[in-house]
Amino acid sequence: MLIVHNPDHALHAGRHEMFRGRLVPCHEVPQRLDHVLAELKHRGIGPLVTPADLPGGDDAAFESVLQRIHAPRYLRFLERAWADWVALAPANAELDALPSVWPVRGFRADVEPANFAARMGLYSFDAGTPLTAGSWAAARAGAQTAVLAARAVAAASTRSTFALTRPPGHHAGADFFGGYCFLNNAALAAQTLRDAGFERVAVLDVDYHHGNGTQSIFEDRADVLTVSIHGDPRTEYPFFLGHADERGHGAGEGFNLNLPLPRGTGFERWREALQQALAAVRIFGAQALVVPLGVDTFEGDPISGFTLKSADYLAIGADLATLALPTVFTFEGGYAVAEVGINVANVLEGFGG
Ligand code: OKP
Ligand code: ZN
Repeated sequence: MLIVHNPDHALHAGRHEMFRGRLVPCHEVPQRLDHVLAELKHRGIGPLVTPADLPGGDDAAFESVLQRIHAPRYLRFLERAWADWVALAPANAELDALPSVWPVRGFRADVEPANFAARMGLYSFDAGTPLTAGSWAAARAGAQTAVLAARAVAAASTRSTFALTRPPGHHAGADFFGGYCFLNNAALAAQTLRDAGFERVAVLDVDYHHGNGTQSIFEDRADVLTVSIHGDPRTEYPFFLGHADERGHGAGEGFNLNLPLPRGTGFERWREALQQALAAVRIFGAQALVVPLGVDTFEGDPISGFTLKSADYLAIGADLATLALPTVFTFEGGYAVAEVGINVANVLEGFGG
């Protein structure tokens, strides 16, 4: 399996996230990716390349897919956000920027405020996603890894690829960050596959948390099926989306499937949901697949509530391979830092080529 990894990922290294009235150390740390890369090397899974090793990357087609998946004004904001933050006070250079005010129901989103804190709130949905000096550079290079991974699959130079990047992407919407995510790598990969001629693309999100960003990006479209297996949003993050009755809107009605499971769910029940998800992908007639791959379903994950064991990830990979589709994996969650590498490598090994 071709692995495209983001060598600039560590440019995004948040200090703190807001949790229960305190700023606590970030769970989404650079070491997560380092462990995955080390484990892949150790097992000889590869080839391992970076965007610089592949043609394209920063070309007009990349810019085009970025501008179609994300709102241009959101991209402009992200690109300049760190400079704006430091311009408020030179001492800000030593701090992460976090939002603290949000336009909820009845407020206006059409007028972009001049105030920096207000713009942070307009373009985000939580206070757990610090914006740092290198966030934009890391996220943008990550988006390139996802697009190039999808292009490699479309060119049939490989049946499957893994876009190994962080920050993750599946919580990021067209015009908002949150859930440690800034740019939606899985959505960018799916759109790249569509642009390459695959008429129906399925996204099957196996991260512990609902893929709210991906769902919202594609909810009115019939050409991209979004499926997510996740902790029930009644009790689990991101709380405000991910219920079973969300089926898509307009032309997209019937092209979103949510499979929420209660906290405490083990592999047997989780695997039944996976079979249901795979059946939906088959009925849809997908020609290509994107798998936002989070391994925070692991029993040892510090912020999640399922009880999957390391060996279960081999079975997940094998089950996904039964679809026999060109497949792009994107790296999402998983915070039991030492085991993240083993669990991700198990999925890829179980999947095979
Ligand atoms: C991102 B991904 C934990 C609070 C939860 C947000 C979780 C984001 C998960 N103290 N904070 O889907 O793994
Ligand atoms: Zn997650």
